[in-house]
Amino acid sequence: MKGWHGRILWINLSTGESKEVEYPKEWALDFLGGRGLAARILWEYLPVGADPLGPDNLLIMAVGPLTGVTLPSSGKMVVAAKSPLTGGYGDGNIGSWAAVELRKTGFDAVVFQGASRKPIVAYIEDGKVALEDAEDLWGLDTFETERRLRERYGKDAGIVEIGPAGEKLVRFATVISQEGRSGGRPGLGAVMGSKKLKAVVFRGTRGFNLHDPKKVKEEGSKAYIEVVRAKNYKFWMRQGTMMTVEWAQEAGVLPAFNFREGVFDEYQGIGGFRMEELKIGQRGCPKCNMTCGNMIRDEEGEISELDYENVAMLGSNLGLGDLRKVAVLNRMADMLGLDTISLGSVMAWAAEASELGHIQEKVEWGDYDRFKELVGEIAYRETGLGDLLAEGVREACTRTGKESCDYAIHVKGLEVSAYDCHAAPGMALAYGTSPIGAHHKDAWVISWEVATDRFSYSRDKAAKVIELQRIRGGLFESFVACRFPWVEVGLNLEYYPKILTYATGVTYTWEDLYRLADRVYSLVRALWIREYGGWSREMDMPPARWFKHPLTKGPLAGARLDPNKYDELLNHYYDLRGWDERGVPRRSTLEKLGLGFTVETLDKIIGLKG
Ligand code: PTT
Ligand code: SF4
Repeated sequence: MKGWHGRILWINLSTGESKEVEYPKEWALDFLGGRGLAARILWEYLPVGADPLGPDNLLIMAVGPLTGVTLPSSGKMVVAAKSPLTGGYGDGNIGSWAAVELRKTGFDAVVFQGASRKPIVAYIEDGKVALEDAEDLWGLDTFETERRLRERYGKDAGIVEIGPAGEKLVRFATVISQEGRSGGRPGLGAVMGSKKLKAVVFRGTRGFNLHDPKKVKEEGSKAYIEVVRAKNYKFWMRQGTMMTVEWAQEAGVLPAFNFREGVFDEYQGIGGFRMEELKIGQRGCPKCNMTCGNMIRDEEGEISELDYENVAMLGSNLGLGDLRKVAVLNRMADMLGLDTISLGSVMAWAAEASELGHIQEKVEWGDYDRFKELVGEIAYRETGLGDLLAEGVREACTRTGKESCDYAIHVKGLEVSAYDCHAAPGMALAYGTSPIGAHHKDAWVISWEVATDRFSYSRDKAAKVIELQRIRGGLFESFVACRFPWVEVGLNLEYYPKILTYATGVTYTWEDLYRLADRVYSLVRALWIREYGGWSREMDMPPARWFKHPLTKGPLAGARLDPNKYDELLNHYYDLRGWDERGVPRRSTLEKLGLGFTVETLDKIIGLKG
């Protein structure tokens, strides 16, 4: 089989044993890699009802047939597991040399099962696995951990690690690499921590096993040139995702004060142009010629790498309008291994709860020093409030009560990323139906929505969400490559099936690829149903705030979502996906997509409809 290695490296951390497992060829053909392969592995091998922070959970790192090849921004991999934050399927995408090196080890995925009794680093060189003592690294931040590992294993090793937040099982701890790449929002860092796995180091010499390497190189090289020639390439290189701050303000979707508002008076203080004044350089993932990690010196004189989501969630959403201060919170999150989006969300919830007297502790909007303190309290679970917030906003509000869940901004337990949806029903649907909880990665429909029929709840809108979910969440997560060349500078999508075909020797049409993406989506939904032991459409509802509390400021003052119309929109979505009115894939859909192996289990749990 070309284009894949056809093997998974299986490491049991409880026994210290590892083995190479050949997996069925159809898994590669039907699910490609990354998210698709991870979901297939979880369906097959994750014990039903496994505790996400127990030894039974499986931590998967997976690449795809496009990872690391000559193709713009192909240095990405997926980390996946059952999520300790949501209790359902969880994954994230991380750009790192670890992705490229993993591919070269000769495996399409590494699965970590069990848990070590003491801290370890897994060193993987081709088929050789060494589980090395990491007692000296436990407790260190991610920057220092990686620095020491590079001294030990060489500058060019591929490394991912966790910080203290992962060790302390903070439910939104992420996996970090290269001082600013972060992946696995739904608590993948905590899963690593629960296994006492401080870091994974990859080094590979086995190559890519491509069907036609010459053609891949030829076509991929053209794509690199096309990226540089793109009309908005220069501006992208200046601002990257930071340009979104000004756009979001203008569109009235910049989250402010825990998503109470969609505009922020001090937005210029945290915007793309302010970032340009402070910018000292940029860096990013391997294989990329449009690197987007913008570096500035923060309030403490240290380097911090900024992205839109980080800045909106730790800036406007906390009422903080000074980019250098926001950058300190952002760097702390990277060093401690916390997801910036969830971090911004739980701290904003705390500020609102404090204001309303729902919690005793004092947390005020815009209070930089207090937020800085709180970041440490959460990462180390140091105080009662820190410990509560470390559980994520769904659990924090449930324990607090007093109507505080009305302003807990999450879907399925994953905190919403940085787009306010009081006046964006399509984006609300994208959050509601995202396969990992409220993340924009699967369908960033909002830019299209704002530019078109913004306030409608039409069937076309549901169809657009599905179209984007197919390409972004289904394909890019399974290829595995960064979607930014396509999304941000308009690289022709046709490169992807073409290079996929050269890489694998298998001809994939768009019809095949969409079917594949739908298969991944329905399988992920099946996993959620299995792990939750049931399902209801309530799970696909956006946060209550967008229905209950209208915006009070800006051009969209008074706007809020209409619950009845959202219901209709959700019906359209389910219908287009071939899911029933509960959000459960129909038997015929599962069979049509080649997911017949899920039917018996799902039928027992929930009773499938035809
Ligand atoms: C992603 C999420 C995002 S999405 C951002 S900013 W974004 C936040 N970044 C964080 C960070 O930084 N530090 C931190 N401690 N926590 C953070 N949490 C947030 O995590 C990222 C880029 C970005 S920047 C985006 S949109 C694109 N995402 C892609 C994706 O999901 N899939 C894909 N095939 N390509 C993508 N390309 C872009 O990658 P999660 P990265 Mg990330 C500092 O992982 O869990 O999906 O959460 O991976 O290497 O950092 O690249 O405006
Ligand atoms: Fe990484 Fe940004 Fe390049 Fe994508 S565009 S590969 S996120 S540096």
